Amino acid sequence: MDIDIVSVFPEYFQMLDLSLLGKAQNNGLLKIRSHNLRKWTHDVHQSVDDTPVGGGAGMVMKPEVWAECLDELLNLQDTQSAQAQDTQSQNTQNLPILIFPNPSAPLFMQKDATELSHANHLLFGCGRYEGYDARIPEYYRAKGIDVREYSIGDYVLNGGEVAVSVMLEAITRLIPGFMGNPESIVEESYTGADALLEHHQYTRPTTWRGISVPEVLTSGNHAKVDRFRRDEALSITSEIRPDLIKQLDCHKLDKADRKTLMALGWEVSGDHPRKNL
Ligand code: 6GU
Repeated sequence: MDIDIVSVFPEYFQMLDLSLLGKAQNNGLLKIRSHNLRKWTHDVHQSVDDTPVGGGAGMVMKPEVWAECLDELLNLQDTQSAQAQDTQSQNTQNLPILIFPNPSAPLFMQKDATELSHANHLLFGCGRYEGYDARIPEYYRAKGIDVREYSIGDYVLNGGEVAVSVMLEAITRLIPGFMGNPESIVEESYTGADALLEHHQYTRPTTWRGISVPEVLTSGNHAKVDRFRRDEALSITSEIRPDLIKQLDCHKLDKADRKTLMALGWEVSGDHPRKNL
């Protein structure tokens, strides 16, 4: 997978050379390039932002600088001949997916990570300050490019760099060959047919500072261990993320799942569980 990242702090992404992401780059599984947006400025101050039209606090990233940068990285023909042409006529098939982190966009979910892990080429554009001119995604979308905007959660960051590193970590670990043990992906939270938080994990010693791991885990009875973990996942999820329980498909729950959920105060009938009043 080819990954381009545009930012006013391209050095931030040196951390992608560490650990598993660094290994994947050395293996040739990933090619990550980070670019300084200021390279596409022409003024002495190398300014990338301006005051908001209509007034208000903060600064907004200018469309011209981003467009010069993105046109070059997307290998689009120059603006004048592009404008003279039908907007759909350029072949956008092999172009990267353009991704802009944006706190006012839909949440980035595991399903997005899964989908994007199949892409050949991703291009991330990091906004800073109060954001970027809304015409930037609009323009590239109209050219037929797959443009995505995502928030990573309900809190405010100073810029898109951290959000891009979060998305990249979620996406790249799903690329076949990235993980040593692909099975560890299947068992994790937010994946598979139903999205539950994971059961607790323990390692040796089985008793540590007077606290023992649940006895069933040392029993060697795999069916019992599986059931215990499943019940624990249901109970943890019910407590911390009841919204995830409400999204479960009742038709996919087995008898023991139903019993556990009912004991946790859920009504299990119809399409999705409902909380008993
Ligand atoms: Cl994607 N960007 C910024 N600046 N803040 C955020 C965010 C993104 N997601 C949550 N907060």
